[in-house]
Order: sequence, then C-alpha cells, then structure tokens
Amino acid sequence: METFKYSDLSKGDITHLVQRNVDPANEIRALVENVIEQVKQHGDSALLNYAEQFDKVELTKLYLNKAELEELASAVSEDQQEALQTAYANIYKFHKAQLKQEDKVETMPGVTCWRELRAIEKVGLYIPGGTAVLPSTFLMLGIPARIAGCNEIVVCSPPQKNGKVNAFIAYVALMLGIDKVYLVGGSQAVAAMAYGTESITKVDKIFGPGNQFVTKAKTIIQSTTTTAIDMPAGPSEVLVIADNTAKPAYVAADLLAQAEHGVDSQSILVCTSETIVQQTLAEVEKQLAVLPRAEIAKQAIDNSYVIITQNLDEAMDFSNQYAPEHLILATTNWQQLTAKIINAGSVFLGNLTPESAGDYASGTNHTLPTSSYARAYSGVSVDSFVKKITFQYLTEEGIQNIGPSVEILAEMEGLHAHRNAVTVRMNNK
Ligand code: HSO
Ligand code: ZN
Repeated sequence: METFKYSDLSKGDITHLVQRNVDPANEIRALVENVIEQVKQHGDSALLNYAEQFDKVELTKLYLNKAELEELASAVSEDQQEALQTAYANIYKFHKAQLKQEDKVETMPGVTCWRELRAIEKVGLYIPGGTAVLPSTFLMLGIPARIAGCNEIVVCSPPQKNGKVNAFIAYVALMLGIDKVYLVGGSQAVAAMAYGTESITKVDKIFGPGNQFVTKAKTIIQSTTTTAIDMPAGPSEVLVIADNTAKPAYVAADLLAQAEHGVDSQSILVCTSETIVQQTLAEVEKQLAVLPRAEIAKQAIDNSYVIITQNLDEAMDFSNQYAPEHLILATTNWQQLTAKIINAGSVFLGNLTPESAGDYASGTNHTLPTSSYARAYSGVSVDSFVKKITFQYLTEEGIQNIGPSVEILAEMEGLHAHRNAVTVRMNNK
C-alpha cells in the first residue's frame, strides 16, 4: 500500500486520490445496450439464450418454484439457519422502526397539509451470484421491501451451472415469503425487470448490486424507461480512521474484509500514528497469507493506500472528501468525531465494531452509496421502497385565509385561471 503524508498533498493530489475509476465500464455500453434491445424484442427467449451464452447452462424454464426452492433450502444446516434468522430478526427490527407516519401540520388556520407513505407496488431485486453469492444482500433488500408492503417482489439471480440457485438464496427467499426466483443474471435481468417479458413482470424500481454489466444496465434503464433504480453502484470500499488507540490486528482484518470483495475494492487507511501504520501493514501481510481469497484481496490492497495525518481532524477532513461507503473509526475517541462526519454511507464506531457486523447482522443495511455518491445519497432503507404522497385539506376558514395571498401570487405570474380557482371559492359564501 502506497503511503502519503497528508501535509505533503496538494489539492490536486487529494482530488486525484479520492477519485474512483471514472466510468471504466463505458466501453461496455454498446454491449449492454444490445442485450437490453434483445430482451426488449424477444423477451423470455432472449433470456434463455443469454443463460446459455453467459451462464453456460441450458434452462428448460426461467424460474424456480416454491417446491424447488424448498428442496434446495433443505441443504442449509441448523447453525446456518440460526445465523440467518438472527440476521433477519435484527435487520427487521432496525428497519421496522423506519416506518413512521409524520404528523399533520396546520400551516394556517383551516389549511392542513401532511404526507402519507405508500409502498412502491412492484419492485425488482437483483441478487448477484458471481464470485461470491450474497444471501445477505437478499435479506438487506427483501426485508425493507416486505416492511414497506410492496405488492410484488420480483427476484432475479443468475443460475449456477446446475440450473439452480444456491441453497442459501433459496432459504432466504422462503424466509421472505417469496416463492419464485427467476434464473436470470447480468444486464439481461435488469432489462427483463425494466421492460417485462412473457414471464417477468415489469417493475417500478430495481434494487441491488452487481458487476459492471448490471450497473451499466441500471444506469441505462434509469434514463430510458420509467423504471427507477436504488442508486448508482460501484466497487465496494472502506476507509478506516485510526489513531494510537487502534488495534493493528483489527484494522488489518477490516481492510482485508473489504479487499476480499473484489480486485477493484478499495481499503483506505487514514492514521495519525506511523507506528500503528507499520504494525497494521505487517498484520495485513500476515492475515492475507492465509485467506482463501488472497489473490483477490492482494490486488485490491495493492490498489489501496495509506494517508498519515497529524491529528484526527485532518483524518476526518480527508474522509469527508473521499466520502466512503463504509467509515470505521478505529479509536476510543470516536465520540468527538461523529459530529464532524459529513459524507459517509455507514459508520462503525470504536475498536469493537467491525464492518462485518453491519454487512451481515447488526441491523443496518449494507446496500450503500459507493464511488463518492455518499455525498448526496443514503443507503437503502424502508424509505427506498415507499413514496411519500402529500395531502392537503382547506376548510371555509382556510380558503379565506390563504386565498388573498394565492390571488396576488397568481397575478404576479400572470396566471388568471389560477387566481380564479381561488376567487370563485372565496366569493361563494
Ligand atoms: N460489504 C458489502 C456487503 C457484504 N459484505 C455482503 C459481505 N456480504 C457492501 O456493503
Ligand atoms: Zn462486505
């Protein structure tokens, strides 16, 4: 990991360091556009062809039904079931609390305004199945969708070579009360959910992470169809702020946890102590050597870097410019820092709070803004699965109170029909 001193960095250096790979996927646009067009024109038959071409499997039908999911799920051991249930319960509890009805507000006597939540009717969840199959992502998307009350939840996940999904995905589907999983992956899954096919319903919003093809397809359909997406996605990343109260073995483990996601993951260490940096880097080497995914993690670590700062304020300054998806405050002094966080997706406080806790089971969502989108986006929550509709109600007193102002405002804009809509009501006493 390359090491920089914060005080030596120019503004330009920092801009360069906080920049993530700027749309490296652009060259795949033409390919993805073609896939979308094929799915739009040929529906299910295009999906079956792509399963053969990309997933190397000849499917006889495009989905697994409840009985098939049950059979697959029976391979999940009791320990594994229990762990999934703990995660389910905590994620459910945390997200359920997000479902709050706001108060009605009387803005002036007789004028009452409020908002009510309505679930997005049809949502599509994309559950990746590439180098790591992520049942945890299924929980993170399915639970808030259920809490919001979405009518239809379409789930797409790429088929394995045996034409099925893995046992954990099947188990989570059943936990969520979902009894159909479509065996469709990649950009073709996004296209199918955005346009609909003979067997897949067109949805209103698509959720979920994926490789660069999935991500590209999501950005294309967002600007060319009426289907929305959760957020733009890029490679996963963590930024750890550490001082001399940090534990090098813990910090190293957190950096590697991120690095094993993919060769393009970023694990950034921002540290006030050179000694802790040296010890952490030694730990990284040691822990990396025995990881099953060492090859992937090593590449990601090699593409990552360390910044040495004079104090925690400087460290936070850098972090806010980087706007990390995950921010870990590896210091016993985290309390003095939280108010200074401006840009981050999800924050892990103190030495005993690993990102892995939030990735799986503490309750918070792990679908988070990457690539500095944390500057303007929040992670997925129940909010992502609802619309907030505004309502208003005027009484006789209300129309008399608000009427004169509206008449003048309409006059200012030269919109007389607007003025009249108020005047006829005010005069009708
Ligand atoms: N760190 C990933 C989520 C994940 N980790 C799933 C393990 N499984 C993105 O937040
Ligand atoms: Zn993770």
